[in-house]
Amino acid sequence: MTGNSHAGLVIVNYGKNQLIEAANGEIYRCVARRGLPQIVCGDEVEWQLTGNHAGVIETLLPRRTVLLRADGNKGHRPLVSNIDQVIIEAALEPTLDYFLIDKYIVAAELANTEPLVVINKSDLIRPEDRDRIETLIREYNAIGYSTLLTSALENTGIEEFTNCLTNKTSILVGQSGVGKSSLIKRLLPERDITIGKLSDASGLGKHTTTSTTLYHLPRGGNLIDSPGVRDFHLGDVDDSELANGFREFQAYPGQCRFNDCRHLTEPGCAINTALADGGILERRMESYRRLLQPEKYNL
Ligand SMILES: Nc1nc2c(ncn2[C@@H]2O[C@H](COP(=O)(O)OP(=O)(O)O)[C@@H](O)[C@H]2O)c(=O)[nH]1
Ligand SMILES: [Mg+2]
Ligand SMILES: [Zn+2]
Repeated sequence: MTGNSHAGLVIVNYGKNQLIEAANGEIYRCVARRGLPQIVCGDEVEWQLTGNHAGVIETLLPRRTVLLRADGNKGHRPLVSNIDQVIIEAALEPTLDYFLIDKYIVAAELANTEPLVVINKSDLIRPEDRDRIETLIREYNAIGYSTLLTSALENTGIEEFTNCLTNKTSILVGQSGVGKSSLIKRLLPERDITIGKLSDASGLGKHTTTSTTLYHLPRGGNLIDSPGVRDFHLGDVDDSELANGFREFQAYPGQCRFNDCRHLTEPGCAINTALADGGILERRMESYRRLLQPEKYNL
């Protein structure tokens, strides 16, 4: 570290500037020096003091992991960094979106982080919904993904949820209105977190979270809440890369007849053989195809 540089952790990203937590726990509002890559929440940086609790980010330290999203222009931009786990929250309301869950799982896999699927609003599960939820859980568990059932409203599953967060840095993702802010509030009741109401007209929650924020958890570990995760697009991913995002495909390494098999209609495709045998779920294969050929599905 040079001269008057200090180590810092980016805990809030407003886009144009960031809040940095220094080693002593003090918070400083910083701007990034020109020429630095885009700074995101979770970044470890070196910065210099320029005024009263203000500073300039001088250096971005190497990122252990980085979660990417589409930049709207065929490329990618980082959303958060140095995370260990992507917590994918879903709920029966507004809707249970299987494709969105799979898309987040792929993003987690491609970032070399562990996905965890949390089904919130368990209090809303009626007897006729139980089959659907149990199947979802069983199927993800069979692939090797952990799942949890919670109710932020009734405070159930929160102990298990807390245990999954300890001593890791996680990001909480999921469509608007599933209860992300509500779950965070259960973990950090003293924090001022806005809980959106489901708007009756659209069924979507209000956009209440405005900046990406890293919260330190009382029992150790960090949780990042980000508004950039509601409408999430992977962007262009190499075909072979995309297949790496599906954990159950990894059971058939190099078994397709063609090295560059895209697992569509190629002869001798081990993935499609597994699909026919029931080793791979049609639902998951459909998610793979949609991500491989978004233009065909109008995505
Ligand atoms: N029934 C029920 N409603 C919940 C639960 N968790 C959150 N909600 C409600 O769902 C709506 C959206 O919650 P919010 O935390 O703002 O969702 P976010 O958009 O994902 O941050 C609010 O009206 C919450 O009160 C739950 O476990 N059960
Ligand atoms: Mg929220
Ligand atoms: Zn194949």
